[in-house]
Amino acid sequence: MAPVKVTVTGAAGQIGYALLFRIASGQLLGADVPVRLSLLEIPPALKAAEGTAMELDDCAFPLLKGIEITDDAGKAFDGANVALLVGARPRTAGMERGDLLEANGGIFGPQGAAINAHAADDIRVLVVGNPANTNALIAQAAAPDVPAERFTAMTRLDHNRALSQLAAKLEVSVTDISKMTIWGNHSATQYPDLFHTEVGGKIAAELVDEAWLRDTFIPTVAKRGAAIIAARGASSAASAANAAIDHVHDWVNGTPEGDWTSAAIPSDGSYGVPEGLISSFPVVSREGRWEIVQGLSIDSFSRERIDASVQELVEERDAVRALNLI
Ligand code: NAX
Repeated sequence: MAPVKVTVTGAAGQIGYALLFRIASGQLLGADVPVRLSLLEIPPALKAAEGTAMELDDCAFPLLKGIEITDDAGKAFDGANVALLVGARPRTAGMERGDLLEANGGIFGPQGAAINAHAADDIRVLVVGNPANTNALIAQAAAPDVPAERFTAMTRLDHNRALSQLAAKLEVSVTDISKMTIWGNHSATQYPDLFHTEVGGKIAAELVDEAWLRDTFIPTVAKRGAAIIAARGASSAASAANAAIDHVHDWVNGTPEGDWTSAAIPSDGSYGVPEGLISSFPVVSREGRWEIVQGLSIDSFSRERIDASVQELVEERDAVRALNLI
């Protein structure tokens, strides 16, 4: 089997460090799928990326068929089958939202163009770098020849956080829970929905009181990133890498029958989310494609929260449009 080329941007960062070894060990695509890694970094971080590559060598992973390190996006995405866009411009003190979007436009626009020009026909893109949904939109807009559905953003970490919080509350295992959903933006407005989530055949929202759902569960999941920073002194890295692995693994290999997961994918207008926005939905993966789970009833509690998060995505989209980034 020809190795699958996986390109990781921001490879020398903390998520990159937690991610690369798991890709090389076969956890991204499968224990029988050989991989080639391409590490894209900015010049000041190339040396650190080389150090990580040395450690990858030292693992002697049977599935790892090669590593390249470059600061040239054209090279990094040449023939790429999977692209994990992790490197992004963080918000620094005094930075306005427009500045943040513009700085990221300068990263994700050129990377999208390089994917358009050089990636393999089956390229799948997962954007992890924040603001992830809108960065994915920018990359997608720069890649008109790539099917729009191949650009996705990560809400799987939020999904996994929601599973873990609910499991702890109900004193069950995460494997007892199915049909969790994160809606909207990967931001504090995201909406983790328990009204379709099942625990031992019962609906999760009926197993917890509304005050806990509203005042504890939703904000704890939505603000977990900040809580990790407060505790660890650094943002989520291993759990973010783990979620990226889960997202791509399920995209390529499918989601289990009778369950679904969450991913930010281009909206087809389902559930009133404007077409084209990259928003998180309940999704299944079949034959290598994400499909939005259809037909869920949305009550007013959920509607209000989905709409608020989607409105934030609309505003981000309008802001990057005004900056001519899409
Ligand atoms: P780090 O600052 O540790 O690493 C980022 C790396 O990206 C650096 O090595 C930097 O040199 C590199 N980089 C910057 N510009 C680049 C470019 N143009 N091309 C290639 N590489 C470039 O950040 P880390 O903790 O790894 O986080 C990476 C991103 O993930 C951040 O934007 C962060 O906000 C985001 N996150 C997203 C999450 C999600 O659930 N979607 C959760 C975790 C994380 O907060």
